[in-house]
Amino acid sequence: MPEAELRRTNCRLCGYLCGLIASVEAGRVTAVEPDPSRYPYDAAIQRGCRRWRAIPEFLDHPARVNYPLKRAGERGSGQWQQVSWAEALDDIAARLQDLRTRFGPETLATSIGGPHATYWPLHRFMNLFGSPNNMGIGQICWNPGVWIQTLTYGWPVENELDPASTECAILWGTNPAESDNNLFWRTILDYHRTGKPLIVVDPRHTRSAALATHWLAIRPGTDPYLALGLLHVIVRDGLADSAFVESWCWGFEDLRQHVGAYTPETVEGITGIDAASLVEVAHLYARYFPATIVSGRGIDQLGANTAATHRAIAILRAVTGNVDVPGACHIGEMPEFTPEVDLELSDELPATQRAKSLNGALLLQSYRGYERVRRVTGRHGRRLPARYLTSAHPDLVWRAMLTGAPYPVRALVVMGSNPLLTQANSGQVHRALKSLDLLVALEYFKTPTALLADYILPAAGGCERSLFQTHAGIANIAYGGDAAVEPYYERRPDYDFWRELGLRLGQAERWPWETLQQALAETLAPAGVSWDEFCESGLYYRPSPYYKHEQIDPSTGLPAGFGTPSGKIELRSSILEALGGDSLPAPQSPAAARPGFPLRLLTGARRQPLWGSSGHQLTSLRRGGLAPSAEMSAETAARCGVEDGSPVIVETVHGHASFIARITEMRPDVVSVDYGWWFPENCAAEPELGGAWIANANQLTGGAFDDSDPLIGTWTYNGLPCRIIVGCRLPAPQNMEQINER
Ligand SMILES: Nc1nc2c(c(=O)[nH]1)N[C@H]1C(S)=C(S)[C@@H](COP(=O)(O)OP(=O)(O)OC[C@H]3O[C@@H](n4cnc5c(=O)[nH]c(N)nc54)[C@H](O)[C@@H]3O)O[C@H]1N2
Ligand SMILES: Nc1nc2c(c(=O)[nH]1)N[C@H]1C(S)=C(S)[C@@H](COP(=O)(O)OP(=O)(O)OC[C@H]3O[C@@H](n4cnc5c(=O)[nH]c(N)nc54)[C@H](O)[C@@H]3O)O[C@H]1N2
Ligand code: SF4
Ligand SMILES: [Mo]
Repeated sequence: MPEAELRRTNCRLCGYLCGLIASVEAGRVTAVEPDPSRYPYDAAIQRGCRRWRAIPEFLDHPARVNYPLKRAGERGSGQWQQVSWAEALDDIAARLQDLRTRFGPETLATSIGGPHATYWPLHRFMNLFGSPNNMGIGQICWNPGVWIQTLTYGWPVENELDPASTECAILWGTNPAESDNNLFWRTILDYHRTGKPLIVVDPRHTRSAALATHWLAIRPGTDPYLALGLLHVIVRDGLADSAFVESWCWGFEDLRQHVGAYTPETVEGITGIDAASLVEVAHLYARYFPATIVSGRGIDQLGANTAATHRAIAILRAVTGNVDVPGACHIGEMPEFTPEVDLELSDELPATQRAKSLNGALLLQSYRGYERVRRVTGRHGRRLPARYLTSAHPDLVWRAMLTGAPYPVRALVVMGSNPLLTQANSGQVHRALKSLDLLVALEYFKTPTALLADYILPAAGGCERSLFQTHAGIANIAYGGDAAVEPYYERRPDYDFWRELGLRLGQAERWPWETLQQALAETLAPAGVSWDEFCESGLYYRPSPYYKHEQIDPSTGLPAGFGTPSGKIELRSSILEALGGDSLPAPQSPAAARPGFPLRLLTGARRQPLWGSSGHQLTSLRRGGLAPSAEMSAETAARCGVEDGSPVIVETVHGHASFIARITEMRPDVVSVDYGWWFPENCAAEPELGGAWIANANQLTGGAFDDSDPLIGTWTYNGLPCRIIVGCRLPAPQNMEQINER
């Protein structure tokens, strides 16, 4: 037996991209182990993670797509013909060229997902092709914080929680016990041991809430009221950091008047959080310094109240002096390597094509909003990534596919996403996907979305391709490393697809790098680091100082201030004022109760070891009878006649789906369902589509543009009126062997 060669590589089954050592024999990974010498530099951290152990199974899973597949029968019939890459690319390029001639470049849309794929080649292609129509998930994940912090502080912040220096911590709509379970979760455990105040704002008594000194069981969707109530108490009781506010905040008097109405008693009536607890938490947060607020999906997916919540939280940090302070948060710097915004070539999308963006009505998440903010950040030499922050509202794109208005969208490329499971209103997504002239999926597996495609192209994944993960260009940090092996079979990095398509569609000059690795090495060059040096540590990081606003700018002799129009933190936003929005956070009334739907639905609570809609075919992850669950309190279960472990149907005005009931501690008026569930062991064709219609949380969501946040376009995954019906037919206990035979 030849001895295995050990190679450094990375896991990419979640955002950490932990360093691994792969044993490689004859071009195959036979085993992986945590690499304690590389980021995140602690093998113990990986011990608690189940996913990386599945990498050998993932790499050579019998259900992986290994060759380009072309649809052979009707769309969704499950009949495929193996073709060569050249044949697939020639045909896709010809069809895109034809569609572009007939309908204009905006007829091509793309769908991207969570941030763990390399998306800039897609954006580069789309800008050169001339289409503004990329759909992402940014509006409900990441973008709200980036937009609002930039308006308020001049640039996004990285929130910190340091057991040694942080004196008070609020976890707001996030449950790292399940969503992170790694470096950050361990930090929270360490912080908890210090006994310092830990406040968790969550309708559910999560494992994070179980560590809290204060659990605020908020009524879903009422978060801006809570944040404004905290501000009310801080202002009323003279707890603001007056020296900091005086020197560095703009609009405090307006804020004082604005928050006057949000008394603890008024806020109690709306949020369900008793006035005494609210006052106590306001005092803790304002008196203990530094204090941090880490937020998550719970406030990123609040529909029309998302931006107001983020604004009020941004202001909480400001009036307590917790901005660019160790232990609270840090304002990042533009990277010294080539930033994503340049790789995307966003400036090359012509004005005529920007004007075709479907998001024109949104104040921020539109080219108008982006350009306004860019003028401000540009004065400080900073540019946000354009494509994420202008990505099209999915509801508008699906509707353009279905109705041809305002213009026909006839083609879609799906990369790193599974919209049939992860975008709102799965029924509409399904109809839209079926209506297309051309649907291409770059995928590892035949997902329900990919099953509807004209082509499924086999993507090279973890261990098979180089990796350079940045914070989309908002901080001077990146991590990643090299592939351990050449891609198996005919899998190829996503980069190759976009480049090859570009070469066929007149973009040859703009794709100088033959391989992804060459492109990444070139990206790093301006930072003075070689690709090999980077791979050695797996981390590129250049710390920047805190309190940057106080630094004297040599050109003026004055303190640098913040990168906003006023040079101060804008409690009252002059950018929003100029764009015609509310300059202070103005919440919308929470969605009214609907007769017959007495409960409120939360969708998408994270649960280890699954990730989004990924991993459901991995026997090692599904082991132990993992099933899609609907959590509720004992009181609710008793009222609805539901027993722990029994099947239930959850219904909203949008549709229904089946889950296994789980009784846990949470608000009694709330039900929380898992998301991303499909059953790859089910029939891989219409109508079943791999079990996409059984326990799919997005059969329950609407995502309509008209109900979305007017600044960012955020739609709603939480707080929807719903009801529970006892009994349903979930599939029999899963026979995972079946998948392996497919
Ligand atoms: N109801 C509800 N819906 C939600 C959420 C919720 O909480 N509730 N959460 C939302 C959030 S925050 C997010 S981020 C989204 C996530 O939504 P998606 O990004 O659609 O997430 P995944 O389900 O992980 O799907 C990723 C797909 O891409 C494939 N893939 C992974 N890496 C790569 C790669 O590098 N290249 C290629 N070509 N393919 C790859 C995987 O096989 C998988 O099928 O879901 C959103 N949808
Ligand atoms: N295992 C696993 N980990 C993941 C993922 C995964 O799919 N699986 N997905 C990754 C992705 S894409 C993301 S974006 C992150 C998300 O990471 P987190 O934001 O930590 O997501 P959750 O763990 O669902 O925690 C969100 C919490 O918000 C609460 N919540 C719901 N509605 C409201 C509300 O109206 N107000 C408040 N205050 N809270 C509310 C929910 O009860 C839930 O406990 O997780 C990442 N990590
Ligand atoms: S899945 Fe686990 S090992 Fe892999 S990157 Fe995430 S935390 Fe690290
Ligand atoms: Mo996300």
